[in-house]
Amino acid sequence: FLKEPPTVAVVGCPFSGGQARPGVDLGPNALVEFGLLNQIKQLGWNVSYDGAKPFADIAHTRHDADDAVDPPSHNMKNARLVSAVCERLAEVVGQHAKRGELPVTVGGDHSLALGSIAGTMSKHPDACVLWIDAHADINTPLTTTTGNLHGCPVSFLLGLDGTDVAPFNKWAKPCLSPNRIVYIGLRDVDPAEKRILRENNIKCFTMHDVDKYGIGACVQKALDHVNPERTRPVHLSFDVDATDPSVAGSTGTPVRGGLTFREGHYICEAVAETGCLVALDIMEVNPTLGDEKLVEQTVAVGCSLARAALGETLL
Ligand code: HAR
Ligand code: MN
Ligand code: MN
Ligand code: MN
Repeated sequence: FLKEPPTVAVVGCPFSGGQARPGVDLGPNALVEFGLLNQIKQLGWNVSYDGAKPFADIAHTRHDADDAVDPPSHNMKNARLVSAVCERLAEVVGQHAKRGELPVTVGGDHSLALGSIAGTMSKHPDACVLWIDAHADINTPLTTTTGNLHGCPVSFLLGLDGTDVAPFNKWAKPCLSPNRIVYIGLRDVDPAEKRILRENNIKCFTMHDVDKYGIGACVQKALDHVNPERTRPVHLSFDVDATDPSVAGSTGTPVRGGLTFREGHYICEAVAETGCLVALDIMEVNPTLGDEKLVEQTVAVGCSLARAALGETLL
């Protein structure tokens, strides 16, 4: 799917407006400071990186969004801001993909995946999505109880009831069907989200399934569901809170009982082995949460998950 020589385009998106806790906007810089770009180069990729430039002209990419300027609409907080950033991200990711590059979006909160996946779909309309998360992020503007848009991106991608609203409907057209997304790692799903997942027949491997079948079988079944012939491009959207808080604790909504270090990395390695990866998200690292040791560990895990997805092997 990619052009030779292969280039990874790291797209750092310093954005926190999809949720309430400041600091997740500092995630991209923390991973880059930790050496992410060189680490990816070491794996044999060319690497490009634009810093925060693509988002520089969008006011308030940090947490200081103002309810007076961007009042809650349809119960969504910071809707204009999230929409503007995601629209820009979709353009940037789409441009990189169209050049035959592999965009790696580093967040930032997970509302960004509305943009990154829309960008992937603009080049690869037949792509499938692996969504690795403690949360399903499939609330709609009608079902969200928090108003936080990082709990909603999947509903917009699918075009569920209630998502055809301004400002998103100006640019975000439904681009994914329910049988082309699969979840691994779920353990904190709202009642309305459970109903949506059931009604749309969306395949999920919860932590219960990981315990029951093992991560190897879960990943195989997940890929068999969305990509049976291994011919479809894969977008891997990894929310670091899928892993246990003891693995990546510096994140805004940690939930106990998550993926082990190895289970998280196994998912990335198995996707790399398919050769189908066309885009990657590493989301929700918040380097302002927890002590110095926890932050460094979480940033390191963000980087090593990215390396595993980009082909780092143990031998
Ligand atoms: N389901 C809750 C909500 O909609 C919590 C979502 C938390 N999401 C993330 N991303 N951290 O996965 O607000
Ligand atoms: Mn670029
Ligand atoms: Mn998420
Ligand atoms: Mn999550």
